[in-house]
Amino acid sequence: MNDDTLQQIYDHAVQWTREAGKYIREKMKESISVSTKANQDDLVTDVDRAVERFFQEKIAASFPHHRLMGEEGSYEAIKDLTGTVWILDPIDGTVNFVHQERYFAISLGVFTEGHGVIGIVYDVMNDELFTAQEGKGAFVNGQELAKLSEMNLNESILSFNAGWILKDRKLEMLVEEARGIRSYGAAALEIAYVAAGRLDAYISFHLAPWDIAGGYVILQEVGGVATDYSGKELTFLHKGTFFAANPYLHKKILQLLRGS
Ligand code: 2AM
Ligand code: CA
Ligand code: CA
Ligand code: CA
Repeated sequence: MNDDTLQQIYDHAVQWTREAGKYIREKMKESISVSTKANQDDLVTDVDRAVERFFQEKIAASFPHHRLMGEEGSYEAIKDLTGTVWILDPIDGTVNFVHQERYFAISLGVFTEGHGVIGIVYDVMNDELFTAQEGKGAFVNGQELAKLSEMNLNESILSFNAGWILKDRKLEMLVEEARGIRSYGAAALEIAYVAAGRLDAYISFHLAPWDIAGGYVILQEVGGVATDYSGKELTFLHKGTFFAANPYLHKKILQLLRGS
């Protein structure tokens, strides 16, 4: 794909993300219908679905050959990443959206032939937009993010939720070693925060491609590393574990967790 087309996709993606954000803020003034999916903590609202439909219509009208893999249904048609695929989480952090009315994001990654080329994470209530195009750096509200630099675990702020410590007690070592642990409950934001150096690592045991695709491209642009929990490459086709970090910490933490 040539640069012009990529720029065109990027410009549309940013514009649609901002429009969708405005729509969500407006909708929040009305009553929102909430239902559960796989379990009683797995929430979806009419707003999640409407935002996914909005992108579906916009993409079909402007880029009819592109495909959409979105959390609220459109993922079902996607079995591979050939061509151009928009990987969308219409609202990442739906529990926060419903309970806290903040700390949620629109997450979008555009992949061509399985390769991430555009990443967008939009913190809707903070109006904070993280963006990246492959090879062109990462930005927050237009200001370029610095490349991640060397640091020590004892000066780091890490992010994972309390439930994961129960799944792998080795994480207690990280709790002891790190300067602090935070948990925001919105994977896309947490990955963007690792890219911005606000967090130094983020771990989850259960994420889908739409949780991570946008943040992944942003993180790549500042030299961050994202793999699964065992250090293997991500596929962006299946749900699984996830581990994003400052490049220096990624290696150190994997060694620590493996006990070497
Ligand atoms: P979601 O809000 O889009 O569902 C919560 O810790 C983070 O994990 C959120 O980013 C949430 O995304 C994500 N997540 C992924 N799979 C989940 C699941 N089955 N249940 C709850 N949160 C999930
Ligand atoms: Ca969900
Ligand atoms: Ca999500
Ligand atoms: Ca979601």
